[in-house]
Amino acid sequence: MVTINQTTLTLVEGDIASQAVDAVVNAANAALAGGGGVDGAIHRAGGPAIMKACRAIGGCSTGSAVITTGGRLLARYVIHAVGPIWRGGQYGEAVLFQSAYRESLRVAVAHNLRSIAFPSLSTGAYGYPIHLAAALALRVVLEHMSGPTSLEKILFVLFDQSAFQAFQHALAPLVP
Ligand code: AR6
Repeated sequence: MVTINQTTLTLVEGDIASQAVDAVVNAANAALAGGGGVDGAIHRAGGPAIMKACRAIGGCSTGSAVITTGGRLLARYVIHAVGPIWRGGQYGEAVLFQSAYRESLRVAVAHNLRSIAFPSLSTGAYGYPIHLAAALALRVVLEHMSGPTSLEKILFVLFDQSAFQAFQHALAPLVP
């Protein structure tokens, strides 16, 4: 666990859909059309109200984030963030990747949320290398924690041990 000002950052291994936080972040696609991985788990657990809200919004460009109800989830909200598809690293992926995290945090603060859980965006179906993703994601979140924020608790929920370890290794050099 890392604490900066009044905010804690914690890495856990588990399922994003079962987290008791104000908002869970979904690894969505630009059409907000649903899918596998995190997206499938969130819609399955949260029920049809989430897809109904997604259809009303219509879509979300890569690097952006939108907020909907959490339906039947423990989380009151879902923040749907669209990370980039990895195409080798020369196509602006890192900028879009960081933007997806930044925009999620911005939306959370705009709604005055106190707690948020992130998955590892883009590292499943979208193929972003986990070691690069972990370092970039953690940098964005640590930078956010150094400024004014409503968030008191930020979780990274990693689905398996190898993702958890990649985040642990990436975090070590970033904290004093
Ligand atoms: N909880 C936490 N992490 C999970 C879970 C879960 N329940 N399930 C998978 N992961 P992905 P992406 C991990 O594919 O790469 C969807 O079809 C997984 O091991 O969910 O951003 C969308 O609709 C991986 O490390 O998201 C989009 O079309 C990470 O979460 C597309 O996939 C992200 O994997 C988005 O792809």
